Amino acid sequence: MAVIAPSRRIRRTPFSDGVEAAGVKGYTVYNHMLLPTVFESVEADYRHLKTDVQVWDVACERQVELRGPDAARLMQILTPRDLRGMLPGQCFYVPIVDETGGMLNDPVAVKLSDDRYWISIADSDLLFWVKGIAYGYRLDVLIDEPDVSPLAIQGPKADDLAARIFGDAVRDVKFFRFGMFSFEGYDMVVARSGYSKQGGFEIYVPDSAVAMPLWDALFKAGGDLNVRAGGPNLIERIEGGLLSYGNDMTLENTPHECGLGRFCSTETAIGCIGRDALLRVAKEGPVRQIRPLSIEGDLPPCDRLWKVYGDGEKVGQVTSAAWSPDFETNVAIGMVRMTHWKPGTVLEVETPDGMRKATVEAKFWI
Ligand code: THG
Repeated sequence: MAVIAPSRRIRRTPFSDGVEAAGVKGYTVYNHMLLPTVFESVEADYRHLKTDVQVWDVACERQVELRGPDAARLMQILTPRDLRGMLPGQCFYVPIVDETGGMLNDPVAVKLSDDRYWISIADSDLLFWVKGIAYGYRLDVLIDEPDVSPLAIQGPKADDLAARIFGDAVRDVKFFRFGMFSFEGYDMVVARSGYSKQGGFEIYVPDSAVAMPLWDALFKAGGDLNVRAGGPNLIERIEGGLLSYGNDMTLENTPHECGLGRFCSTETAIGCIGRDALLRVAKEGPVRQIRPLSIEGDLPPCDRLWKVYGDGEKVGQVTSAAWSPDFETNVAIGMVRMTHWKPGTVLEVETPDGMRKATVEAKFWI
């Protein structure tokens, strides 16, 4: 396999030295930054994630910081989710759409204070959109990408590992909330969140200077917990129905098609971009939607969309697929037309290796 030429455009992270020392075998590029995807093998990493505890370099979840008197107003302009109840200390999963209701990103918004937010972005250049909107609306707000790098602790032993570094109080942090915790004199946001269904934390490391000291401290503290380096795991995230922007959804999709309608309060999110378009789609309902699919037979890696057929017609696409050792089937995420999205519907998926039988599932696996 050829390699990708290293260059400044593919940014290393403050944890890259630790990731390399841990024996990283594969990367993807996310927000123009390295994101480790494989250490031992995708299947071995999956088993370990579900059994023990992993430390993930997710520095590629870059922060777009909004700071100033109009920060809250801008945040509500950017998302159709109603933010009126959002308090400092809370994290919200927020769809971001354009004026036609097309998905631009699906970040986690972190409310630090009434006049300061982080938008923890998925893989699209949201900073440009946010700066453009603030400029166009003449808002009094500063927007930049701070030197903040998320480090995730994920897995069933995540609480035990985090408590050894931050103290037992970290166990009391509730889902999608954060607390401030100190490490080596640096105060940091520690949230109970992360891109797996195994539970755990995301530490928003506030300065590159403390990144490797924290990385090393976690591995030193977690030796007997069998802590290892890991990363977002393809199999586990499909089982859990965690969507990947750019793979499972793009600008071509509305939040309702992505199953993110529950995060849109279009009636009350007055002034948000895309409101008129989303009011229409919320009323009529989507005509295609994300569905869990199980697929039979051997599959190659899913690195392009696979057309899905039902009754001889194209009725959708598969955008993520992997063999699940726990469920003993290929688990997949697809976008399926209304006529064929009922659980139990049998479809055909056109892979580069041939046609495969697929079944629409009632729900994701975990
Ligand atoms: N954490 C942080 N930033 C991120 C991600 C993250 N930025 C990029 C990417 N991941 C954004 N996408 C997602 C997708 C799913 C979730 C979070 C970010 C997620 N979803 C939960 C679920 O679907 O079960 C819970 C959503 C909820 O109930 O609010 O966690 O992972 N910092």
